[in-house]
Amino acid sequence: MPTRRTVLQAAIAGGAVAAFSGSLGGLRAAVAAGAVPTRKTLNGMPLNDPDLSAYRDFVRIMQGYDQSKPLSWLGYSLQHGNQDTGRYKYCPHGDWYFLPWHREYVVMYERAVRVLTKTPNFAMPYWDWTQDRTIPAAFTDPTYDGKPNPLYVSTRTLKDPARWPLRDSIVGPEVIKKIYSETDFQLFGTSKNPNQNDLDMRWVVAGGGVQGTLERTPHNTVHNYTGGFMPSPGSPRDPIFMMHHGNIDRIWAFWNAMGNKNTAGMDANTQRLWLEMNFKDNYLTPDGTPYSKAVKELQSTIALGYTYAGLPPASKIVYDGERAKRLLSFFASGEGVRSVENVQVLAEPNTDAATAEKPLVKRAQLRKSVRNLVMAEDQAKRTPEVYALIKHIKVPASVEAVRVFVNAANLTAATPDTDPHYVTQISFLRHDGGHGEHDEHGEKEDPSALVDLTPTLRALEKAGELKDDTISLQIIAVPRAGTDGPTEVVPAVVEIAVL
Ligand SMILES: [Cu+2]
Repeated sequence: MPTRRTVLQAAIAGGAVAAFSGSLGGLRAAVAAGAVPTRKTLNGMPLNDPDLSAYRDFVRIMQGYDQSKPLSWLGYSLQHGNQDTGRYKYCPHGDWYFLPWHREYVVMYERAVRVLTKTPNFAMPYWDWTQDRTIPAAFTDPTYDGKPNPLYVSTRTLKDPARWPLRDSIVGPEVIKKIYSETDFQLFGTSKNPNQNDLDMRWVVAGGGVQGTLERTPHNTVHNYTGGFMPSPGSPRDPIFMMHHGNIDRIWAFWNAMGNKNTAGMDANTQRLWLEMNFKDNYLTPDGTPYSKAVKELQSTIALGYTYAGLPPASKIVYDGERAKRLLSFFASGEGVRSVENVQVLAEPNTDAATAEKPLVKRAQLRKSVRNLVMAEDQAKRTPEVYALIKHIKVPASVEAVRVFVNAANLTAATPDTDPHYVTQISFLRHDGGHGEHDEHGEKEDPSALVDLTPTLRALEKAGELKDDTISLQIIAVPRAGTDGPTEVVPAVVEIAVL
């Protein structure tokens, strides 16, 4: 069995995989013995916790280096994107590389902390915003121990009482339950760009997938609400970035620990397009040298030299391949979907806009027979669900989200998320370039999102509020805090499907 020392050395050397190839049993034993560093929650963590102290020291060290060098606080962040040019560099958003890419990005910082602060068993803390709804004090106190606190960023916007503490509609139990109820990776962690057919690296940054709840709601919204660097390509310049992405990564690890398989339902070619994608030279070693990681190397946190406390034991997950297949083909074309009903309510090309003042409203018929099927809520067999697929949404930089409702009367920007007609919030990171924007490494597609209308419709039915067979989907824009540009949000196409 490996000793604690060899495990830690392996982790520093660039992932425990090399040291333990073919010996995963030994690795498990090492974890059981507490040998792989365990990432801990910031919730209740003392300010002088060794991990928190090492991270604080690390940020100070990195900020003290020549910022024009790769090994510096700015240099590391530029692998993600550039605040000043408004361009993203390597980081994917809006496609199926989002989770694995950011996993290694946090590992790259974690490894650098271990080396630069000489704390070989350091594990990156994380901010569990499902529990702790405000940014932990370690990051918001301007000073620490009588000196300026390197974890503090003065430009954050944490005062708005409509946003802080984070509301249940963003990170609450229902949202998290929805995230964990998905059994297909692409529905859980954002889907493949339907046009991707090779391993060219431009697909990594292309977006073009459909964002599930995890990316579009807690992930994007926490970036936006934090303000300062966080909504922009330069987001890793805020030290809270690693805490936020640590929690996103923990949710992925938790989902896997439950028994969900990343490649369930993927045919051989789809698996190849995901697992074999190499993020070439996307990352920097603790001496500032570029290195690469492929998605297949990013499947297990243990192999990368860390784990999380409190992961659940594997339970028997029933993979819903039928549902996944239906949804993924719906994403790809909208046609040929074996659905109960599928209506394109906003046909491409579209110029109808949602603004902050006036919602975009689209109606669809839900025939009585179909509606009865949806409302049956049969626990024994899966009943049809109602989805809205909002595709290729053109979003100006001065808009940070849209809020989705069904059948709300007199909907305005002030209608609260506690209104029974409220469905969800789809948030957007800041993209200054607009449509067809060229980032440093290729063109980015406008974001798309899937919204499950079923729970809201069932609640309205129970309350006797679904008077006729028409459902009206309403989308209203949320201006980006601190900006006052145009608020016209234009989805290229909106479909409502009963699947
Ligand atoms: Cu992020």
